[in-house]
Amino acid sequence: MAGTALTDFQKKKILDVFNTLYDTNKDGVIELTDFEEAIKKFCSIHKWPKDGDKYIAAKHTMSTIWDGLRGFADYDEDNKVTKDEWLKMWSSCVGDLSTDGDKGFPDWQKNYMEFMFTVNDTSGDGFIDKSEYTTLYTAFGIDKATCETTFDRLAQGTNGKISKEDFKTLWKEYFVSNDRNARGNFLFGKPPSA
Ligand SMILES: [Ca+2]
Ligand SMILES: [Ca+2]
Repeated sequence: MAGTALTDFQKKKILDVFNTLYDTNKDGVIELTDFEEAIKKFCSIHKWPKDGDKYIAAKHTMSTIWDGLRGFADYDEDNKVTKDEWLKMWSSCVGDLSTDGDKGFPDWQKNYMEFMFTVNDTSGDGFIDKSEYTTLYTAFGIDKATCETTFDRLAQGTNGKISKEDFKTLWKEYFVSNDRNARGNFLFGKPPSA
């Protein structure tokens, strides 16, 4: 677990996604309950009935993701991932990603990326469009206008739709890139903190 020094820009982005997406109840730590809150949001967006098949599958996926995250990042094993633990895990992960392109993300992160694409593509046509993106990130507390301008940056140079292949590339770019103009910086609902 040799860490790589993250740049200030990478740190900001990594903490932004902690605050926006993972710490769903915004109490400063990631716990199982944050994933449960996230499932409620996904179910409400997709109109999945509580305790229906989709709900149960999502719950299973999220609990696997939480176990994976905890295994990598909960260094003191108190069932909470703090911001310090989160940054420590990412410094190790970003080091692996930039030096060994084949190694890629740990499995829990790949599962989360797959799952996020699925929940973001509400219509299920294999692409994320502006309205789907806006629906998801307003549910996570970002205002609509910000979501819309952020999506325009994310989708720059495309026909306004993000494919799964594109999404995977952008996901990696979000965590690794130091280029302030990289499209991937705009993957999670709002531009990176200044
Ligand atoms: Ca939390
Ligand atoms: Ca911990």
